[in-house]
Amino acid sequence: MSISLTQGMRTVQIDFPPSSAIFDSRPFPAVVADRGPPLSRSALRKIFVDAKSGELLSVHNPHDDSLVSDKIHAAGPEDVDAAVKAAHKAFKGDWGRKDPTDRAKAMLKFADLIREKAGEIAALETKAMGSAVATQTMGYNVGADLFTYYAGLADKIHGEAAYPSSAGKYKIIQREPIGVCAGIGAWNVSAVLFAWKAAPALAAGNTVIYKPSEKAPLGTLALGPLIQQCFPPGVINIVNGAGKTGQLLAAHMEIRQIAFTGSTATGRKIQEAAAKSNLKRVSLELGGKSPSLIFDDADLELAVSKSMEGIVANTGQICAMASRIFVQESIADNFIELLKGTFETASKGNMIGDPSLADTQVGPLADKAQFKRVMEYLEIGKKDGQLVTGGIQRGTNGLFVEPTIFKNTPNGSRIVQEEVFGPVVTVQTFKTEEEAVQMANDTVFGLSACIYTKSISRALRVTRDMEAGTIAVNDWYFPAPDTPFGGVKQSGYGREGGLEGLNEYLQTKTIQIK
Ligand code: TXE
Repeated sequence: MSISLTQGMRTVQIDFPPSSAIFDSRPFPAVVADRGPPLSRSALRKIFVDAKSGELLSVHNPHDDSLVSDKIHAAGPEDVDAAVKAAHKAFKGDWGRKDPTDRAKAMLKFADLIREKAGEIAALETKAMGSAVATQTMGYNVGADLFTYYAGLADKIHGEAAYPSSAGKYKIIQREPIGVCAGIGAWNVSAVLFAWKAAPALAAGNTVIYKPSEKAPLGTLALGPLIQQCFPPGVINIVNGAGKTGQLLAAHMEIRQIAFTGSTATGRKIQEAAAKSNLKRVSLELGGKSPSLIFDDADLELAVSKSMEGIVANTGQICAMASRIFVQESIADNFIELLKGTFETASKGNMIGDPSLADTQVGPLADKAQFKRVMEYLEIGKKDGQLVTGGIQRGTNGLFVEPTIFKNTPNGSRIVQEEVFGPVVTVQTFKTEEEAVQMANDTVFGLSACIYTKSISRALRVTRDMEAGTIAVNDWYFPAPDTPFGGVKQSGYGREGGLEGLNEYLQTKTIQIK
């Protein structure tokens, strides 16, 4: 399914089951039409359009396996070409040459509209991929904050000038937009992944084509009417589809930049497609296996509660989750006992359950494939290590997994080395600071790390030696709009958020005047 906001180009329509509580039987999302400024059917038709590919995808609710929709259109080559044409026209026309203050105004209006509708749109994410509605509402609010943050930078993109020089030339260094930029997102926090890419791209004066994950396309699609209220046609184009559609974007000759969040395997394919096509710029955020180092001088209660938060939030489906804990030997038994207690208390309470309820914090896993994957890792953990708690499906309805702790897992085990993307953590012990750092760095990933200690000098020493793009001291890492987020090693490259995030969408031009 695709949405285009361009007059000349239409791609897809949404078709939801008539039984849906949110949508009526018309082929368009009534919720947006009913609650937003009144949009006629013909106005909606200008936003949601059929895919020429004729290909349809399905989404099931992982809480009860009910069908959410089996008529989600997937964009094919013709649809992607049309989106690129629309984005190119907008770049060369109105948007690309707009006064930066006007770009900022459009982005600020969009941010406000997202905030207004955050809960409503979040409910669509919950239906599609089971994440708690409270988590996804926060995601849409963070998405809105990213648009606000980057709107503030739109009119602060400055260059440099140099004169006189030895050659007697006046020199100007300009920073300019790149052109049509594409984004491909995963399903875990759709709003943040979309905003991390679209907001800096737009602030810099580029136009955007974005593909949400086929597992959670509905929330991003529901932004369509809001986009139409804020931006000229073609500035933001949403194309829907699975890997095939993503590959079309990665290989497209007219797309100048692509930003991706997803698995390492797919990141490689995107880089390869970019290299084989037009050498478009690539930035990759490929998840991780982030370590948490807990030293014997740490505030143990804090380390336990933050570790728990970082492992179960969004059902463990967060790229920066601290899924490998290393705890100093002298406090290990005590720490593991406390963590086990916290996990079991959470499991017995109301924290985990129906993700559509406002109080629920942890829902089911995203879909059957993710559930199967996590269950396989649980078996690996039981074989290679020692189960402390969890390790099984939770109940018999819905794709729930009990929050799980393994201990005594060898560093070479797949449960320690590979991203599980579920509420599962391994705990290993260390004797010295050097050993802790060495074990923590023994991974192909390097997205994030956490350090728990009361010693500021140890915190500084260890952060210097950690191979990670982001580090939290006495907390688990949660990205903020105003700071760069991204990884080292096979967690990818490029940064999203902060000033560095804006730089991804600018290119430099040097002008010499004699
Ligand atoms: O990811 P994929 P999946 C990890 C996590 C998870 C695993 C698989 O471990 O269990 O990846 O998740 C699009 N060219 N992460 O299958 O396949 C696809 O349509 C272009 C970590 O969802 O990487 C979707 O939009 N695009 C991660 C997006 O890529 C392609 C978050 C992600 O899909 C494509 C999510 C192709 N050839 C999963 N194939 C993180 N960084 O946090 C697929 N896509």
